[in-house]
Amino acid sequence: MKIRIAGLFQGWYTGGDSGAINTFRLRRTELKVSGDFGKRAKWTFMIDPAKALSLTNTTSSIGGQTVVTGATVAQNSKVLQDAYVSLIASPALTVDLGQQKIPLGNEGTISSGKLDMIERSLFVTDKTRGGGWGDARDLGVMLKGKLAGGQVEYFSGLFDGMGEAINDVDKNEQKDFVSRFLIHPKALKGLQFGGSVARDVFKQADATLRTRQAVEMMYAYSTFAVKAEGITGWDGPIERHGGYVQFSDQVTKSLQMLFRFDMWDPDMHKDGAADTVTEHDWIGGLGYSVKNTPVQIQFNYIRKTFGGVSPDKNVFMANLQTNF
Ligand SMILES: [Ca+2]
Ligand SMILES: [Ca+2]
Repeated sequence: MKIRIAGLFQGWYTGGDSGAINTFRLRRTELKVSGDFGKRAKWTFMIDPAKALSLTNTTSSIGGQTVVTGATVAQNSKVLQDAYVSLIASPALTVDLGQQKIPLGNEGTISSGKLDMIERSLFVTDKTRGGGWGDARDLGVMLKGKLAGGQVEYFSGLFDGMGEAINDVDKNEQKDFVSRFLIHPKALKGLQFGGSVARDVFKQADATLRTRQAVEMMYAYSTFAVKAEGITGWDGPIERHGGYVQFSDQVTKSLQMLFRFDMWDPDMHKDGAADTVTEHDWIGGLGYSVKNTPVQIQFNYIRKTFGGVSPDKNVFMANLQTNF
């Protein structure tokens, strides 16, 4: 049996105005161990000890006041990230069984060490306003593979949840169907496009039904690249959408310049309040790779706007990362 060890370290500095905290932060210290039992079976195990623990509170109303009656460690804040076994039947079919990322979108599935910008797009990161659509792990079984000489790639799975059951058992009877496909046409080198869907299944359409549909594209030509994603869906009665478009240029071997426009509307049918207004972000980025090392340094300036409902924000982020 072969065993491989890999890791990712990310240290951040963030600062800004309008309430942003100026701080250094240990964002990720991922440690991944994987191995194979020959060509037919592999296993993957990944932890992130830098994860911040959080609590799940239970509350009740006493005399009109909400009081905390109990607290447990939130299972989704535990350090265990990936733990799955892969059974490989052929290039067209691999079965992954265990805890793993659900296959939703490009930035929802790409590893954290390969992001163009320091943070993922708003539809993934704005968890306080209904986001968190992607970069989510859950327990289940996924089929994946490459067809048509590698021109078609698919990922299709059934999970306990869309991320809410990580490190836990299912919280309800329903399972979640999540699938993504990608096309890499041989006729046009540098182009990749595809889509994803996610949906609560084995359940009648009701007041809590969740659905997501996403499209994505990437095109690279010479030193330039354009990348875009859009996503829309429902969380029960609330329809949300978001997406981004990004341009980048590899100026020199080690220096990359990037620009991104990003948006997230947590409620397409309501506006005017902090929890319903659309956020528009303009992001400028620089990426620098230190020659002959896996060390990368990234700088992002982000102008965050909320249609005048909440004050605009200027945020500065720096990331020093290394893989090993
Ligand atoms: Ca479930
Ligand atoms: Ca809105």
